[in-house]
Amino acid sequence: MSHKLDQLLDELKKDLSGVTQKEKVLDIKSKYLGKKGPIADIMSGLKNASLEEKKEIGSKVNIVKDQIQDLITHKLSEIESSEINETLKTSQIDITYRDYVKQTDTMHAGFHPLSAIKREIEDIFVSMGFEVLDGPHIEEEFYNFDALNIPPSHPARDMQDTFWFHDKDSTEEKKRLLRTHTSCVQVRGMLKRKPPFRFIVPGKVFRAEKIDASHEAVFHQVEGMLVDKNISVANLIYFMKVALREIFKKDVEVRLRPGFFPFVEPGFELDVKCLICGGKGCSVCKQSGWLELLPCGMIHPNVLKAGKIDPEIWNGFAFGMGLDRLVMMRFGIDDIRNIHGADLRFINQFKSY
Ligand code: FA5
Repeated sequence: MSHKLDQLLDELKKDLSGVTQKEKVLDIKSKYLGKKGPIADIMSGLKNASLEEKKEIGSKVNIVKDQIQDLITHKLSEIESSEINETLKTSQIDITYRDYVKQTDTMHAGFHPLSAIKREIEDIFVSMGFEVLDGPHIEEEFYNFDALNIPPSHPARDMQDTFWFHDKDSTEEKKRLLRTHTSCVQVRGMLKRKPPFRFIVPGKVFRAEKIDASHEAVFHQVEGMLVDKNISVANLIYFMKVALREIFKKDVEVRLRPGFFPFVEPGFELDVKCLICGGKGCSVCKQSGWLELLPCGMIHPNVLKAGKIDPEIWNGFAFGMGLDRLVMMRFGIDDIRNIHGADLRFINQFKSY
């Protein structure tokens, strides 16, 4: 049997040599591995064999089957590479030639709705004098919690279900996690600047949360921070209202509720009247008619101190928009999972943005 199988491999190698078309390779594949091929023949011949024989021959046949498959795959990739090399030699694409994009409808490129809104928000805030900062996704406990007035035993840590890293480098003083909010860039940003300043931080955040129509485990926020002299809640509300009007291209109904975040005092929850149901109640706003979108408040003096800024001279406000929810409101998307689903039928609806 071993001899027969070796012969089979030799024949296959002969058959494959000199073949330059994928179709031909696929024909050869079905000749050897197809239902009427030699491998299937051997297997069906085992019907009446003893259990021992079945085991022994079966395992040999499986090894040869894998070898045949490997030879076929190798040949196919060889042909594919030579086809690519041939194309590269003979054709040149002018990527600056715009008519390529017009040829078919599906060839139009566009921004993902999240990227489109993120870019719009960046433009809006840059036009109001804000810088755009970035920060690491893998963050130190210090920046994500301690520096924001949330020491280890603080109950506010339970508000955000955290993905911790248990890596061997992290000591008790320097534990790492996937950042649960963009607020961790507040102190990083403060330590690198002298007031007055203002910046936003758009980016991905991570929480071990149960996923539903308005909650994801990986979602996006836009943090904002302004530090200057004599800043008041009125300034905060003004900036938030202007930003929301620009984002939604119309005045939207908002309400301000007291909100608790250890890094701001006073803290607020700014809700937007649900634009999916017009305030009647739906699965996105959990039948309340309002969607929690933009927590904010006046920066706590302890946070300014962590950023080496004197709270006796400077003060300011901070906010943290939920970017995915903003996209949902702006485009009337009734399930956050669609935004992250990578379904082209969904994404293509936003091609013009
Ligand atoms: C925070 O993350 C605070 N860091 C925000 C903040 C910044 C407050 C500065 C004060 C000053 P919160 O956990 O509420 O807060 O999240 C902020 C926003 O992110 C929410 O209003 C919501 O729009 C969005 N969000 C929260 N959890 C999720 C989730 N699981 N899926 C999608 N969006 C979410």
